[in-house]
Amino acid sequence: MAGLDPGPVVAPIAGGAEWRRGRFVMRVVALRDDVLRVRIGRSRALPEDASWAVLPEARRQHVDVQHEPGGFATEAVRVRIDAYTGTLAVADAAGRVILEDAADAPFSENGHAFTLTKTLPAETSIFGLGEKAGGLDRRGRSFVMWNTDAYRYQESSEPLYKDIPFFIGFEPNASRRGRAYGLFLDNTFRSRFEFGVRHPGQLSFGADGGAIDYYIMAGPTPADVQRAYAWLTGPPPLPPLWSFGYQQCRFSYMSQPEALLVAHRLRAARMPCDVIWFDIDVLEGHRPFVINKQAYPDFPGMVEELGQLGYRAIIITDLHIPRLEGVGYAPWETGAAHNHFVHDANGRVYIGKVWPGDCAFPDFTRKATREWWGTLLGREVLVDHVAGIWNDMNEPSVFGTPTRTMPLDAVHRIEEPGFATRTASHREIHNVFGMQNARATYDGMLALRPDRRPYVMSRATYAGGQRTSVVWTGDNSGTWNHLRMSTPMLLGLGLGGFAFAGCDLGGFAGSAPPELLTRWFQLGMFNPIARGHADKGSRHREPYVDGEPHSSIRRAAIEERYRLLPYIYTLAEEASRTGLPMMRPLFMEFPDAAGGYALDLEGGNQFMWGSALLVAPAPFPEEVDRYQVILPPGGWYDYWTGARIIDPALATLTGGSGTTAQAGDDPEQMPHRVDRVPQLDRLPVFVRAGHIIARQPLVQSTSETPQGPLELLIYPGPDCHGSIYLDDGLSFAFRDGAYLRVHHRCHREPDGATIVSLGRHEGTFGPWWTRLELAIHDAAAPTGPVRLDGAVVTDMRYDAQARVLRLGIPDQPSGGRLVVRS
Ligand code: NBV
Repeated sequence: MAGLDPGPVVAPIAGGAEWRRGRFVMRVVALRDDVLRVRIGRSRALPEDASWAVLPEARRQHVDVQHEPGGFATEAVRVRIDAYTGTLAVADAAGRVILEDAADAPFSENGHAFTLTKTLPAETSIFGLGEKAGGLDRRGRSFVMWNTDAYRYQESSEPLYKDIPFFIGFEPNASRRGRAYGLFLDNTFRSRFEFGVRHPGQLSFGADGGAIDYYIMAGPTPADVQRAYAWLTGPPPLPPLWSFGYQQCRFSYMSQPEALLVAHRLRAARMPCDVIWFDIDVLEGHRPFVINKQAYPDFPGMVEELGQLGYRAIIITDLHIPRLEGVGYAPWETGAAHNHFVHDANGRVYIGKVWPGDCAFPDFTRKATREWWGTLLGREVLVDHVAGIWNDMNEPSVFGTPTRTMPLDAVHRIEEPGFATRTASHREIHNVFGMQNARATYDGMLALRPDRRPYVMSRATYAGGQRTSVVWTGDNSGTWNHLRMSTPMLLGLGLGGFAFAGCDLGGFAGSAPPELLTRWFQLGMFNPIARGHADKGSRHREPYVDGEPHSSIRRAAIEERYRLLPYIYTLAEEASRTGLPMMRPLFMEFPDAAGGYALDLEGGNQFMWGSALLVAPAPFPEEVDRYQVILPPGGWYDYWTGARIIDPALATLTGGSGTTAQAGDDPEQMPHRVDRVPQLDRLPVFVRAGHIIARQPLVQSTSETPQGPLELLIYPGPDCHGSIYLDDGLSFAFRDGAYLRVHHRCHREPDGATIVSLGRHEGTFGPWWTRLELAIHDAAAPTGPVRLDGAVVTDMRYDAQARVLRLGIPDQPSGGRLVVRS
């Protein structure tokens, strides 16, 4: 009968199932076996299928599913929809629930706003949501997503600069130990997440408006979830090699001589550095794209001089365009003439105050406006000289308004391939504004220099923004607590898809004292981006400012980063392919060990730098107390001494007087607990047994070619392996095969022989080294000659005290097999 509702129904559709009841429709589709997309419409139709975050090719695909009454199954998940209520339950293939609705409806609504509620088992920890202050485990807290300029934020400050509405649920314990799922709410409005606050057994999330469109990633491991998220939103492109060197910034180097002096002083102090950053005082009247000629009479000449010293320059380009009539300021004139600015509710160009005074804001959700913005980068000196561009203030930050941003009724235009053309209020666009600003900069740089990898750093962003920018954690402070907070914040960003992230080393606001600055340099050298920065009016924070012993300790920390560049760049390439972050929480590398051994899930201070190195700063960096480092099972070495780590409690195992362990347990399969007393000159770092780490001779910047052999540090243990990736560090030639990739392996034979299998070179890029220097750790003295493919290795040194065997051999482009008998 026409007009009558057929009643609730769950119907099979291609790749999933659809539920309808009254005006509601919910479609659940398996994009892959392990990734579900859930869309809910509130007026009989589904919302527009458009997204700033999720790649169209991922969103639009689906797998064949097995339809079942009330749902469907894939190889990885089983989906059930209650026909009457529409509630959704997702279980793994073994039938164990991953995520299920906790209410008697799939969502609740309040006008345009909506909320979804799911169950949160007592043992589930929650990670993610990107850049959030406070502990790594988000359980027991509530969050808001609304990009906010948060100068001098604190541990409790919420929200901050970025909106990454993606989280991971992780079960460290019991039968489901090590199991993880991911949930991404693709909605750009102000959104809220709460994890067990109102009801300990529930989590909820929702937004003030917009589509109900979310994704569930079934894992089962945290790394699987991470890879699935990167599949949905895209991995970050590989940044240039130089961006992994040390970078020096200040708000601001006020003049050309001052900037050059800093560059010369770093070289004189032999503190390696690759980049000098130029903050807003390089601009005349803080106007984007116009160099201040009084302060910087010859910016191009200066950049060239910096280049000769081995530096690159990065310049700031805020997004606000000052209203400067009749003075020939092209960004304003061309922007106004071609209607490139955001409008107010009355249809006029919206004007807000920022650094340069009254400003307009480019309408970055228009492709045409982004292209126009891109052409501005070619003006004057910029793109021909600088290596990277810094987009600050793009929450957007607007002065003198109660909300510190644009009015919510400001009018943006969406004129964009893949989207229906329409206007949208600032409520909807706010959280993607910074992301689209950075995208315009990235695409603009690429258009101007198609053969160079663009480098764009952005303060505000949204999920998927990793495709066009790296990020930093905004205006932190020079306090001990901010040093401590930096690790969980960067881990959160890594889990949010931003593998390439940094914090202002030393803290931006306020003047960190020497000891704090030294410790920050040490820790920051294990961050994806290592950039020192300091606020106007604060003391200078370049690494050389405090004399001894600080200079030597900071130099050593920076030098170690440069030595580790082959390892670091290899990690970066892995991140750009897989989405796995460079800085990883321990549970990602050791999902099965997390529960029983109480890895630090809550504080998140210890972390993995790739899969081989564990960095263990003091949990409270200003405290002098001895602290315990828990090393997950598998065997460890001290990075600095090369010595094998033995937990004293486990060392006695075989002697029968073990304390915490049962006789007969394999000490390798137990976590090791070691104590460390904080020492100014040493940040505890450990190497996981079974890894091979590549190091290079010291350089003062990546523009220097390392002189000498590539070092391969071999730390024997189970499944011992290590890779190296290298390319020209600048261009996209690697996409056409101009890269070098080598996989090495190592194992011990039952008769005690150590075999190192040197991989053959893959790709067409030639290495800078011609020789290898191998250091085999925990090695007994060789009992006979060491042979490489049968030939005796003559360059051999054995350090009996350190138990390290060093071997010098020619590089082996076709691979080689090294046999050590001991
Ligand atoms: O451009 C000046 C600063 C910059 O140095 C800092 O890194 C940004 O986060 N910028 C904020 C503007 C306001 C600083 C108080």
